[in-house]
Amino acid sequence: MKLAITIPAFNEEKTIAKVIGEIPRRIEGIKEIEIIVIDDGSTDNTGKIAEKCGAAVVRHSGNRGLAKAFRTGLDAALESGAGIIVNTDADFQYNQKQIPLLVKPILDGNAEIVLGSRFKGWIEEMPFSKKFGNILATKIVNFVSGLRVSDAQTGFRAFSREAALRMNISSDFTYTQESLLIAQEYKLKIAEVPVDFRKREGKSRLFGSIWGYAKRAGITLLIAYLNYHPLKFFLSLGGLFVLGGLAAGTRVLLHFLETGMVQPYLPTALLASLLLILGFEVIIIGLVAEMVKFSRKAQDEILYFIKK
Ligand SMILES: Nc1nc2c(ncn2[C@@H]2O[C@H](COP(=O)(O)OP(=O)(O)O)[C@@H](O)[C@H]2O)c(=O)[nH]1
Ligand SMILES: [Mg+2]
Repeated sequence: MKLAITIPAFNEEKTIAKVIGEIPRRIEGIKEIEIIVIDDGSTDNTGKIAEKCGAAVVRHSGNRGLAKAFRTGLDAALESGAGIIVNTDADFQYNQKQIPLLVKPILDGNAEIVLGSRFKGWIEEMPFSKKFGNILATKIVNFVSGLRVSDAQTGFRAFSREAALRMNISSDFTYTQESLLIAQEYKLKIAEVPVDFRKREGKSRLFGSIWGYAKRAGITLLIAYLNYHPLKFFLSLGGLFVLGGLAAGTRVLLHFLETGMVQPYLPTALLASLLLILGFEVIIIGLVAEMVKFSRKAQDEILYFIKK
């Protein structure tokens, strides 16, 4: 079995060599290990240093974002014939000596995706705003997906080849949450192992401010959710409008049956009609979106077979 380790990197010249140096060269059950660094348009020496350290380097001509770099990494790993793919960060926050822990559940056939959970493991330092954001985002992911993970944002993960073939990530900001929605969609079994998380040396490349991150991650997650569960979303939203319309309309109707008049409930009658029309429209949008989802799934299936 071949293991590919993908490392998306954007201006990480200070840490990339340490990360590559820490990766174990022998792992039980693994015949060959290949390290693939995705240099996402770095303006420093990240790519050169990675090459010197023996990694294969795939370059983006400009900064296309972490999610795109993650995809490029998975594609390169699949193409190289990897049976298992581990993704790790280039900033030396994860402990690469723990890679065997991530690989094991897949080797044993107990999981298709293994998440290195920082919250079940050891965290040297995580600023409060980040911790709060991570916990909240994990709760939201669990809520919308029905999964029960403890760290939905971890960048330290292992994928079986089968799972990697399914990771058709469409976002360009972050792959972490969308990949879990895909896992849930295709019933890919997820396992978690506790991992260490060191203090960040230098500034986060993703996390400018809590609000900036929350906004981008929130939109990314919402779009991903709409992609996978459009009917649920629009049915709930439209349903609320319809319920409001019915509540307002019932009052008018009762009055009309009693007196044969709409007055003095004309404004309520207008509101009820508006809510009902709006509600049914939103529901119809949901039905159309569900049909679009079916065609997207067909395209996903084609992509899966082409890659395979
Ligand atoms: N390819 C690529 N990688 C990125 C980009 N932004 C961040 N990264 C990498 O993604 C990983 C996680 O980023 P980091 O800044 O540590 O985020 P944080 O740990 O959430 O604060 C690191 O390996 C970064 O080099 C980007 O725009 N492109
Ligand atoms: Mg980091």
